[in-house]
Amino acid sequence: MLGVVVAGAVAWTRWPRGDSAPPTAATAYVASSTRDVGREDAAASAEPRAEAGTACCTEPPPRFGRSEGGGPPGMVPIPGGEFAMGDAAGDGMAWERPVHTVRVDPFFLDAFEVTNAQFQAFVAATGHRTTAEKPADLADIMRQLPPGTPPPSPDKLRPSSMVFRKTRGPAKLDVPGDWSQWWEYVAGADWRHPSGQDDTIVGKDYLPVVQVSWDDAVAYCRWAGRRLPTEAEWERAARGGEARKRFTWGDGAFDPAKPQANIWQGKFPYENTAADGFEGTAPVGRFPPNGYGLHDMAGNVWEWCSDWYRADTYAKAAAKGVAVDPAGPETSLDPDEPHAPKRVIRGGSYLCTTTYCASFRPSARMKTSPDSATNHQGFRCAASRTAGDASVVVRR
Ligand SMILES: [Ca+2]
Ligand SMILES: [Cu+2]
Repeated sequence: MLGVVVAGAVAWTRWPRGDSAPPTAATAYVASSTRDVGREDAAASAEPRAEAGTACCTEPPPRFGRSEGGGPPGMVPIPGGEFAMGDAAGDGMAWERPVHTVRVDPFFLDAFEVTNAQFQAFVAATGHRTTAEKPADLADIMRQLPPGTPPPSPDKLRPSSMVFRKTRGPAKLDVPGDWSQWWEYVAGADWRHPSGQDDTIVGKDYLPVVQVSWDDAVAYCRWAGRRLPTEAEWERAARGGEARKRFTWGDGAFDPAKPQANIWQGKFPYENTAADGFEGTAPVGRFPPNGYGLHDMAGNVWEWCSDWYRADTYAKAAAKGVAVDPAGPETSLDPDEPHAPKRVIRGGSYLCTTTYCASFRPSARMKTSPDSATNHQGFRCAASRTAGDASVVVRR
């Protein structure tokens, strides 16, 4: 991933440099037009392994859509209070530190990632057209690229989105910005066709929706009378009441024999043994809930938060003492790609391994531009305990 690479300055300890997370759409327009690095074809990549049979994706998981703790349907109450936000283990990325004290009000959070069927209902009701389904705007793209970058060829402006492809063999994981080895910009990839034109979501109601931009996620949550969680709320919720733990399930290592989450087993990005049962997305709720009853806060798909991304958000928050319901910085700055404003994404995906990226840790934070969509990125919604979320204005 281009956006994640930092020249020097980062004290890497346990997790290697780099990430399976995607580039922004704007960088994709340029880079994907120039590369042929030998990816596997669409059929071999990123398909849920258990898709045959109705048990996979047409039956809801237990608790799906239930009201809990007096909340709206499908949501669980997250207690307010103070918590230590950030990488207490000291083995994450530099921008996950310093650990600082954050206080949040109680709120509700979707117990599950938003599913294909839920997003379908939203589209049917509103006629919403997702970012990936629209032609790209050349001016928008050029604004997000360093001055002097040559414009992409016109065919790159067709509705397209980013799709993960396994490489045929080992990739150079230590080459900064070389995400294009495993990300391909595919015409016709969108939420109904997650890995490209020939893909389908028919019969996959309970897979998490993917190929949704930040704008699409915000529109869905508004329609549902909800909103995106802030980054602080997301981490508070992901920790499930366990203070300063390395994972959403505590400090124990990931166990492929008793998998705690849908991540990648094997050698990224070319060998996925799918020991956890899923090569691509898993139906929501297939893995044990965390302490608050939330499923898939680790792995499966990345989840959008409402905040703008800055690498120095935590340093600034820590300097102020206790941060109360922080909503993120006023503007975004990613030192790696200063021209591209970015939103925070959380939770990691089925592409995260324990040896590369490891972004399924609750302190892990990544970033991508709000117009970017990929086949490993989705979202879930939050709601305040006080009414009126439908009119909550997300800072833009
Ligand atoms: Ca997996
Ligand atoms: Cu990852």
